[in-house]
Amino acid sequence: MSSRWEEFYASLAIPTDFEENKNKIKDFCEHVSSQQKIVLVTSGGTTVPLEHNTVRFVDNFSAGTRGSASAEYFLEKGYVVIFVHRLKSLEPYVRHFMGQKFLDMLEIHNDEAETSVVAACECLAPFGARAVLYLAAAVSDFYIPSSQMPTHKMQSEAGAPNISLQLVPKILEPLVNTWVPHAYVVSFKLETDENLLITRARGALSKYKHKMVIANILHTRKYRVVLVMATTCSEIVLDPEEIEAGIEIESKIVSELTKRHESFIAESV
Ligand code: 9Z3
Repeated sequence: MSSRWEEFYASLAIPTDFEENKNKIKDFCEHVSSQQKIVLVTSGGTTVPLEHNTVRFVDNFSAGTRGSASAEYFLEKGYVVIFVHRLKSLEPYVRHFMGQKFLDMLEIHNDEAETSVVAACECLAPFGARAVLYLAAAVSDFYIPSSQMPTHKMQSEAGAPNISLQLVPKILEPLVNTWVPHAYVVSFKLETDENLLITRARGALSKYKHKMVIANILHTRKYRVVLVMATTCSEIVLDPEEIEAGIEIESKIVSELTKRHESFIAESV
């Protein structure tokens, strides 16, 4: 019996550049020594089209700051970084030099960020415990199945549209259990209600059994996160002096995470 995510992917057309992108990521990974630590960072928002010829879409707020800043700190720690983001969200280093696009020469352009994750996972599996997946992108929970989406722009003359969104199956399930079972997988949990934050993060951890959920609240995400693990929970908070000094919370997150990843590698040998 096929699971929800298998049915979901089977219902999607394979992006025309999927094979090309997969091969580029494969070529890149073949040049990385198996002793290297490597991280896949997903970053930025996701859009959900409302029409096949898309005029309108459902979007979310994420600017890609978390992912792009974290990618920089992973590089500083000596990691090889694969950075998956949607077009027009922040890229590593660009925020220091607004208006420039340094990665244009290097990047693989693809609107289908989730399919890039699938391709990249295949290439990361051989790195085993040395691979980290750092899933900071704000992934849409809802979508309109292709078969239910109008081809053309919705017309106001037809009255108020009745839009029925379906749940997207969580990519975390196959990712943790099937695609990269030995990797150090870190997901993010975003909430707006503090009362739900830790419960929801714990829920994700016990459901998918990965290594860490980084929980954050929309309005305080730049100053406070909680690292939720199987048996422990630790908070990272920037104090006013650190904020004033321009210290970014991502530097502390990556520093803490890479220490824990080091221990994980040691335990895995
Ligand atoms: C996050 O919680 C990220 O920290 C932010 C970063 C999106 C808040 P910005 O890009 O914001 O710096 O503006 N990401 C949420 C990841 C997510 O959607 N997680 C899914 C969920 O919560 C599970 S994979 O269900």
